[in-house]
Amino acid sequence: MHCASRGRFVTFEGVEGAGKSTQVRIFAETAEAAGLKVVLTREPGGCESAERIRELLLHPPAGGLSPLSEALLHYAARREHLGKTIEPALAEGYWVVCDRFADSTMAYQGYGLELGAGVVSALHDLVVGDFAADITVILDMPIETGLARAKARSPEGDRYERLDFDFHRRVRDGFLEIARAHPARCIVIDADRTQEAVADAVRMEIARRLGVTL
Ligand code: Z5A
Repeated sequence: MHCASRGRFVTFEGVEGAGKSTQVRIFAETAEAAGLKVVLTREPGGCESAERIRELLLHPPAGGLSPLSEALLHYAARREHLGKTIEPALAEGYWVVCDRFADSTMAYQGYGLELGAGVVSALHDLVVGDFAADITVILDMPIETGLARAKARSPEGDRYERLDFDFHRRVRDGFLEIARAHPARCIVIDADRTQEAVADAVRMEIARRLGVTL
């Protein structure tokens, strides 16, 4: 019986407008061109049940959601995503490339909405346990630049883009704090450069850290 070796789990994180979706797509193409089997996915979402939760999170009813409810919903979606998409694909030897994962809950709900790191960590331990990305790319840039990019793309903005500057500063600080706490897993990449320059930096750092040719 053939038993595929476990794939790798690569997550991309960052502030609004940092270019995650662009870089996730470029990296997935690069990895496929290097002969790797790739599954491209995202959070919140990545399987049917989690995509339904995404709808609620991104388009909440009038009156909104409390920060704790948001965190619980993100972790409910994540549990579904892990069990239905991520873990099976890794077991079959795929590289799973994910646009946002658990660090976003810590940065957005824990730091940005000030729910607190302790609450998010408790949920994380319950839902995700010891499972972690093999590598996390944190695309970092000044808040002003990221928000200007996001605004140029959709002038009305989404619900987080409309929040105040201090919220986005706390989110950015949250990501940088996570990177400091997990240096073996996280790479911080300066995203305030051309798409090509960022993509080259991402490719070289992932290849170096994971010991593969890309
Ligand atoms: N969220 C949360 O609160 N808690 C959680 O646990 C999780 C998520 C998992 C998901 O929305 C929202 O959920 C997100 C966090 C929250 N909050 N917001 N907003 P989403 O999936 O709809 O949106 P997003 O995650 O923020 O990503 P995005 O919309 O795909 O944007 P992006 O990844 O930052 O960037 P992009 O689409 O690749 O690029 C943005 C624009 O900049 C676009 O016009 C590009 O063409 C341009 N761009 C990209 N790179 C460059 C460079 N290098 N130079 C110039 N312009 C560039």
